[in-house]
Parts: sequence; C-alpha cells; structure tokens
Amino acid sequence: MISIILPFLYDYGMRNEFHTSFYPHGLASAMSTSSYLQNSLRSSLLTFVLMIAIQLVWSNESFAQTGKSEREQSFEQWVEELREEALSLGIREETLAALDALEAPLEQVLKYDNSQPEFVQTFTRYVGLRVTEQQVRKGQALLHEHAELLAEVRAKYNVQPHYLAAFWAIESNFGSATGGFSVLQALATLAYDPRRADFFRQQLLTALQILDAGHISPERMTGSWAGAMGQLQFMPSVFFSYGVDGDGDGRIDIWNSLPDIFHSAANFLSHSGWKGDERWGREVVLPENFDFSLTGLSERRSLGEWSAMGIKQVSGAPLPNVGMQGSIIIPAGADGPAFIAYNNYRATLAYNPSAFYALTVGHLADRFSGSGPIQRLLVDEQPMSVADVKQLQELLTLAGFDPGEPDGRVGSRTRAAIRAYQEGANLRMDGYASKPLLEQLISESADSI
Ligand SMILES: [Ca+2]
Repeated sequence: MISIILPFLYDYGMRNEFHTSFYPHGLASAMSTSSYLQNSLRSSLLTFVLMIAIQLVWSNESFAQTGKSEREQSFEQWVEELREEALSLGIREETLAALDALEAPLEQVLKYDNSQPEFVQTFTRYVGLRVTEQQVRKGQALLHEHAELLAEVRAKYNVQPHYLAAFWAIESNFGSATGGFSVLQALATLAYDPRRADFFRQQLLTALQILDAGHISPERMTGSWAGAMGQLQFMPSVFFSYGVDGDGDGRIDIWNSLPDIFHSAANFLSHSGWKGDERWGREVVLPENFDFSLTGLSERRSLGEWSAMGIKQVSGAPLPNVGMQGSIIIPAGADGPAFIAYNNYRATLAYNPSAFYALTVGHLADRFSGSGPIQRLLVDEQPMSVADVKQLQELLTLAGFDPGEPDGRVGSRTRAAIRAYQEGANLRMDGYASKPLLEQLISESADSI
C-alpha cells in the first residue's frame, strides 16, 4: 500500500513544500489553542495520507463542487457489502463482528472533515504551538528515561533518539494525545462518504486486517477522527507496511508499547531514507544579495557551493566543510528565517509533506540536544486570511500570471505565479504570499483602472 502512496506523497511534498496541514488550520477556528494543539499534534502522519486523498479531489476543483454529496445506499447496506468484500479477502467472520457495532456515520467526524480554515498559518505560530520550553524539558526527561531502548532502536535502524522523540512529541504529545475516536467508526464514516470513498475504504479494510491479525482489539483501536492510530498516528496502511513488534510479544501495539512505537517509527524513517549519521539541517543566514529564486527543494547543491554564495551558520561560522548536499528553505518568505535542509529533512517529509512540519521536527530534535531557539523568527507578521489569498490569486490572474483557480490555498502554482510576478517587478523572488505583496497588487490594479 505504502509503496503506491510514497512516490505520490514525495511528489506532493516537493510541490507543496510550504503547504502546512490543512486540517489543523480548520480545527483551529473551532477550538481553543490548547485543544487545537492537541489536535494538531495528532494530525501529522494522518495529514500526509489525507492530503494525498485531498489532492486527488482538489486537483481539479474544490470537492465541495464535485461528486455526489450522499449515497443512495443506506449505511447498513453499505456495511453489509463491505463485510462481503472483507470476507473475500480472507478476514475471519469473528473479526468482522466488530462491524456490528458500527453506528451511522459520525457527525463529529464529518464536522472536522468539513471545517475550513479562516487564516493561513504562519510559521512563527506553527512552531510556537509545538516547541515550548515545557515540551523541550519533557522530551529531554523522556530521552533520559528511555535511553536504553532508544539506543537499541538506533543500533538497529540508524535513527537517532532525539529525532524519534521529536516525532513522538509532534505526533501525539509523547503519547498523551492520540485521539479518542474508534478507528473503525471514523474510517467507516469517511469511507461511506462518497468524496474520498476508495481511499478510506482501503484504509478500513486494512484496519480490519490488523484486527484479524490480533494486534489490538476493536475497542482499543483508537485514533484521530480521520483514522490515524496510536502514539505515532499511523494510518492503517502505514501500520501494515512498517509496524514492528519491538518487544517480541507477537503483537504490534503502537497504542501502548514503547518498544513497538519506537521500532515502528524508526523502521518507517529508515525506509524513507533516514541517515543516522547526519543532522536534518540547520538555520542559516543568507547574504544581502541572495538570489531567492534558488530557495526550495528543487535546488539541491553542495555545502561548498552554498558557502561560496556567502551562506553562513547563524553563529556567523561557515557551513561545515563536509560532502553533503542541501536546499535552502524559507518558510516565512525572504524576511523570515532561512534553513539549509539535508537528506533527513526530505525523509521527514515522508512522514508529513509539509515544510513547517519537517522544520519543526528538526528544530525540536535540536532543542532536545541543547540548541537554542530559531534566531530569526518573524514576530509581527500579519497572517493572510483565506480570503486574502483568494484576492491575491485573482489579482495575479488579472495581471497575466497563472496561480490556478483562486481557491484561497497557497500551492505550488500560486507560488510560481508570485515568483514570476516578483521577477517582472524586480522584487526578491521568494514566492511568498504576504500582506505587503497583496497590498502592492491592490495598489497596482487601482492604478491601472
Ligand atoms: Ca509487541
């Protein structure tokens, strides 16, 4: 399953490197900051799979405008048909008794699924919610507490402990926020809903296979509203492909067993290309005259080349003289912080194809090892609302650029259109959708009338 998903996913990550989790934003408008944090913490791995599903639907038009909104088949008939398919896959009848407990589609799941963000998340806020002094101290204490297990996992999969702790922190707040939904119920709700039915039906059938193998009971198979499970927030297909029985009790339990949790996460990362003798990247300072069209994952150069352009560590020291390649990532535009991202940053995107996510995992891991905060975070950035982004897209179109359908989402096409506009206007080509850029386009369009 994952082998089908991964290339797609990687591509998605490459083209949407600044796109952060769509769902957490949506949740943010409906919830307090603390519950938002809880939810965003448990929505990263699920997000990557969801985003693929969303991408499929959003690639042409907003899904609100496409597809049927309701099935003609009743939920009960649909469950019966699913049961037949599961039986044909060899899932035992006694396992399928869990389907008897399914209720009609869960309103709460659909509510989360349909929630829309009002504002585009800023990098400062995203990091600020996830990297706090308290989280850093907690992570350090847990690294100490589980040092022996983590060393064992490192020896086997070549993934450093402080990174595993960072994934664990961001996925589930070290296991304390794993989501309280029945995974079967959540997946059945989303699979019955016609919009992304095929994707969630596959996840549901895989969840039934996991139950059939006896890894967990249906009652304890809990997760997010979108079916991301346990302390790692693995979707069923990821569990199925990468889950590991770390404690050797015959079951893979990513809900309760720390050996299973760390082995599974490290196994996934190892298969995603993680290198245990490298860092993820680091914050850097760009020279005054830097060519911002060189930012982004598609530009990959040796550290020597970046050094020759005048890029330095934030301490002012030169970049290390090692044979590694990196890309320059600017999550908040030309005025915000800049990072050089190595191979492990790319591996992190396999977990969740979001630059904000990958930078935050890397930064949190650095903090666990004693590094300081990000030096150049913007403190007073005005967030763009979704309506602002739509207006920006409309104005770019009027000015002869091609940001795609004005949908209020900053995707790769919108960034490319911004860069093209910036090039013509002799501006720094950071491709970043900001308020000042919007204001400039508004004033230009007023001038041209
Ligand atoms: Ca186990």
